[in-house]
Amino acid sequence: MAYYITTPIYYVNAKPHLGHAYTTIVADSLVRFHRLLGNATYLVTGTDEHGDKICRAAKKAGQSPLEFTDSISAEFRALWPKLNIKYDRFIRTTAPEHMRVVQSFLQRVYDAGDIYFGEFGGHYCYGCERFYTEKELENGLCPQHLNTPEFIREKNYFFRMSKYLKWLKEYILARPDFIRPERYRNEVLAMLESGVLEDLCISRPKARLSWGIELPFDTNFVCYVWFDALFSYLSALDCPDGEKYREFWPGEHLVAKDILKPHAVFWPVMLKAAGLPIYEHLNVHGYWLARDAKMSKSLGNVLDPVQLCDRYGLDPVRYFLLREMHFGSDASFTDENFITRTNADLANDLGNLYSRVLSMNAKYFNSLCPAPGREEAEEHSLRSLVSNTLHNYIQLFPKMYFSQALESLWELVRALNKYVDSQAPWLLYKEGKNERLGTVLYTLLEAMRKIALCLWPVMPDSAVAMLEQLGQKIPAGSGPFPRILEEEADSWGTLVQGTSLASASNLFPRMECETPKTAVSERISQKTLKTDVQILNEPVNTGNLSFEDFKRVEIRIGTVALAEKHPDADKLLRLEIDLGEETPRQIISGLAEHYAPQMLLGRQLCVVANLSPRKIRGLVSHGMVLTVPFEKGLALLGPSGPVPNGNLVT
Ligand code: ME8
Repeated sequence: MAYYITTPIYYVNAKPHLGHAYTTIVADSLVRFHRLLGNATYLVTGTDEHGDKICRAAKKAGQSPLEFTDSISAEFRALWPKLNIKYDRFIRTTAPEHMRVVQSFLQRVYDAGDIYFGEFGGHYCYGCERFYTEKELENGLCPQHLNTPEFIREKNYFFRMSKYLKWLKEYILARPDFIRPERYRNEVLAMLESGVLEDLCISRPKARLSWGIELPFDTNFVCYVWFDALFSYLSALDCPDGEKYREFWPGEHLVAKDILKPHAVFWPVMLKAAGLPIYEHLNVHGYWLARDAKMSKSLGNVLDPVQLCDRYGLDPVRYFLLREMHFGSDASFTDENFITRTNADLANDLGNLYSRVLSMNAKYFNSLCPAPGREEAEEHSLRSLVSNTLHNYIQLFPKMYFSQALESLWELVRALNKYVDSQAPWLLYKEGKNERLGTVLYTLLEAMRKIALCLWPVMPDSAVAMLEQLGQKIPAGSGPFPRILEEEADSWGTLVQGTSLASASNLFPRMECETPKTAVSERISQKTLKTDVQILNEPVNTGNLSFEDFKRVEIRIGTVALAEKHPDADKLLRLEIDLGEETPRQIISGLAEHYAPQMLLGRQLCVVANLSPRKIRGLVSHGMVLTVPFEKGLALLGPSGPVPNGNLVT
């Protein structure tokens, strides 16, 4: 199967930012995902270089439009490899091959009678490069740029869009996933519901603007940027005669909600009028907000993707973007969100799984992949979880449910960490149960291999490193792979006994949040904690501690089996910690400001185990987790490698 995906071709009036990076990373991940499904893929991105907006930006920079567009277009082109984005074609609207395609379609639509000459007055926003009707303005302002558009009356060419209203409505109604997610489909249907679709002004008089593609039927005019830019999706395939066009069209588009209307209304109608097949899907995402405001060039609050990758590493950034944003909704980028999410998912859950399993395998099997022995109920249920997770992932990912697909993969990662705790390989080793130990470690390693493959579209370098640690490679070459993911979902046992594996792993180091806590919030948190605590059995104060007394303090190692927010206190977490006793202990701890509950799951901690129980905000705490407060947060104490739960710290 052929899979064609495009990003918007970005305006070159300013440098690329995280919003552009998001769309293009999503496109790259989709292409990589489809390659794992065995599909031939083609990814197009590029730059949109004509129009008023670019002309004005060039003037401001003291350059000619061409000099200016050359330099910014080159910045976009240079950015993508830094983000590990592998595009197949970078299309510029100033390229002669693109201009020829636009002119040939303009002529075709003109000859068919769908372009006419007329006079029109409208409110023109230079930012959007389009006319607005009175009704579309919000309090007289452009709804995108919040500025006052200029009223312009002039003679121009118009595209008979109105003629296609009924056709477009029916086309969208007949295809539930033509525009997705559904909320944007509904938005477009609501636009069309009014029963009016105005004809589109598709020219600009050269007297006002000459930086554009000349109309083939009237050299006094240039083409409206949107009528020019949308055709880049076809010129990038060398439409109408190119081989790529025959192989890949129709494909899918990826855009944010700012350019919903041109893609959902103008573009299908333009294709219809030109007698071409309509695209398959329009995938529309929300905005990345810098804290709470939309990140945009005009608001000047943009985040630089390269700086973020330098600070945090490329793969954690790629992972965060796909995991944090529910495709279609807005999401906020802050350092705190980023660090909390990546510490929890990458350093703790995934990194920890790799590190503990590989180091145990080094110790127990000399870093060679063990042979699995007889499987028991735990392995059967884990194997069916692996298979279900992969099937789920394959369903969700190509439909733009990236966050949900990754969450489902992480349920598996967490289940594997729990399996380590419940099977306690260190005890099996101690008890000399070697066959069982082999089964447990093999099960973990094989599942970890599948997880690495699933993650290749999202974190290509890390996935390659994970596979290498397991003695595996991602199949080489740029062509499609055989249907790897589907086969992995239904098979088991690819990892070969005796394969040499890494003896240690440190994939995703933990990061500390650099945002300083204010003295006030520190004071408030201490005060709240103090008044929250109700001592049940006041311990006797004996003054200075003798060694005998110190020896009475029982500090034990426990694994967090459950972590959740305290129902009544924002700063507290309710933990259940496995101390090797019959049931895990409930411990209430003031960690919520520093750790999301999921960051703690499966983690081994030092616990004061013989403290008198005390009630904290209505819940009894049977012990205390040891922590080290410092200026940037709160560190946790725990063993440097896995040890049996309940072991005493001496
Ligand atoms: O609209 N959050 O170009 P453009 C998420 N040239 N994505 C964002 C974003 C944000 N805050 N800001 C920008 C144009 N984007 C036209 C397109 S296509 C034929 C012509 C991304 O440079 C998102 O993909 O303004 C959005 O649709 C696109 O950049 C707009 O890029």
